[in-house]
Amino acid sequence: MSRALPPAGVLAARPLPRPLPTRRATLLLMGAAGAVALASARGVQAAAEHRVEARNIHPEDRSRRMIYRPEILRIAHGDRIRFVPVDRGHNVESFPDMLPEDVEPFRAPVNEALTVQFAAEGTHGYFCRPHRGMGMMGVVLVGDFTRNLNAVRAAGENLAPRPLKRRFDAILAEVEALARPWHRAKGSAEGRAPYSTVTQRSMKKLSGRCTRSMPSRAAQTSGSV
Ligand SMILES: [Cu+2]
Repeated sequence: MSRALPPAGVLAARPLPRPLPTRRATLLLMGAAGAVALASARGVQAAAEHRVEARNIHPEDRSRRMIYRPEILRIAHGDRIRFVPVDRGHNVESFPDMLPEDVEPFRAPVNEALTVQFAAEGTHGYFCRPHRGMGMMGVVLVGDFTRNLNAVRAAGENLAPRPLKRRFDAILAEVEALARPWHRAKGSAEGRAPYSTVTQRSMKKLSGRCTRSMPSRAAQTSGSV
């Protein structure tokens, strides 16, 4: 497993945990995994460009309508994403309260592609204006995406209408599952405290069932977004 141990400089730069064993999570991670592996091999953060498609129908699961693909995309700090409306009638714009602190919101006109560079670590939520009511949304996880997870969860609590809330809850459950390895990595050979002590404490709570309020410093600092 010597390949799993990047040079010290990369450890300091908050390495991503190993991919999750679940099939869907692994699929979601595939896009970013190559870039991350490459960056680790070089010992630098090489920026990569990824692609998120806005579609009327999921090509592998035709029961799913009005979706971004992938819905959850994990990337390295500094990477770019090209949001592409494959079908007509879609756009992409950030949820104003689902961004890390001090991050500029982004928005594309309907039927126009947009490239966004993600310079801030954290969870970034976005949606399609015309299909918001059908739950068309997604998230981008950048580096240590747990940083503003409390704020994102809080922002999602009052989402409406119901299809949007349902989609958000499903996405959040997957994001929280992805966050668990951060906690498990603590104290292991390759996981040298990838996030602050405060966040680690809140991640312990995350590992249990979903809690509604998470009073931690992380929540307070990111709650003002
Ligand atoms: Cu749409």
